[in-house]
Amino acid sequence: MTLVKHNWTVEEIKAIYNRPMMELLYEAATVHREHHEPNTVQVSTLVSIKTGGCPEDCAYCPQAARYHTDIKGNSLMSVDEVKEKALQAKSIGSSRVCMGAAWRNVKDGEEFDRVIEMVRTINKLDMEVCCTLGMVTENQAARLAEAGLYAYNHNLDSSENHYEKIISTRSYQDRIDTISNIRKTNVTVCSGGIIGMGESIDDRAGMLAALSTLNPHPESVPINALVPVEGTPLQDQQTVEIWEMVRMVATARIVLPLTQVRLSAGRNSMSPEGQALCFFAGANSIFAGEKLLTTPNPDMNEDMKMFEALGLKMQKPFVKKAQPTTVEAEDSKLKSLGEKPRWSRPTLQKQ
Ligand code: SAM
Ligand code: DTB
Ligand code: SF4
Repeated sequence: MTLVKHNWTVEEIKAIYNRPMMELLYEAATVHREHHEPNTVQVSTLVSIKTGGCPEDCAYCPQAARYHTDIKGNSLMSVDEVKEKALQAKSIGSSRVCMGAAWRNVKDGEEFDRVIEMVRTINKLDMEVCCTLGMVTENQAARLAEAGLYAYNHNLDSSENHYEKIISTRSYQDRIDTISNIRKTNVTVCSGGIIGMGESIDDRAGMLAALSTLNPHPESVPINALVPVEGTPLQDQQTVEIWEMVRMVATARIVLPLTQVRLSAGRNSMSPEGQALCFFAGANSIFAGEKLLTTPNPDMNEDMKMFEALGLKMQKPFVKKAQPTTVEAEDSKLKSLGEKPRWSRPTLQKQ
């Protein structure tokens, strides 16, 4: 059996990432089948509830006010507008709506009250609700939880080392603090990052090490390929090669066995065959719908054709799956088992 390991090192993760592709795929697909139904993919739809004008300097982001990009900014949507978008998403089979706001952090007041109302409204549609609103305090996390939020997305984005070259207005620790504020509630954690921002393989492994030493692991991890947007400092980055995406997804699947791994930004530049390899390697979630937040996503009909060709089914909302477990729970499992675990685990460190 596979134990959920919380003390992965960068070296161990890098060794997995660099395995010969066929071995990596076989191992990742094996771990995937042990914990997940391999023909089911969860589908989320993004709604940009507040677009552009963000004070942060994330070098990849078309919504940062300081970069001159072509996106059209908008103030916070109304609850009715969001409800309509959620109903559209439901009609295409999405089980989750993820509302994104170009904010540095949540501020208490009328706008946050409106977001709380959006969460309640989408909940009543029997869909999972996710928000990504920037940093949140413990109190704000508790209000979101009380309104029925299912997941909160807050990405680490890269390794701590590379992060500092990409964002200067918010620290890595700030991000970890927001994740731990969410963890104090019953809202699930969605946290991942981006490849293709000029990082090394050490940095990719470093990001997965940071995510896989969280206790418990995030329930979902989005793996984004950079969408280089004109006007941002990363506009000239080369498109991520499909092999890199497959390696990143496979490695994430192995080190985060119970987590939902989401093939996120960048699908527009991937063929259906490339995406099929990602699903084989353990990706079991996507963002569907014509747009991500501000950039294009594959056409829904094309996604449906791909699902049909691959025999994939869409996951229903609120499906109870194996949930990430804690270091302490794994320890007691180990004690009660006579079996040899798949991973040889050095002394477990309390996180
Ligand atoms: N403002 C909030 C925040 O930063 O947490 C929420 C929205 S922000 C756009 C959510 C995530 O989208 C970022 O953390 C980043 O990982 C991803 N993202 C933004 N622009 C991207 C791009 N051009 N390519 C790939 N991913 C991107
Ligand atoms: C995530 O990791 N990727 C999504 C979601 N979480 C919010 C956002 C991708 C944004 C891509 C650029 C854009 O469309 O603006
Ligand atoms: Fe703002 Fe989020 Fe974009 Fe950073 S990623 S500039 S915080 S919207």
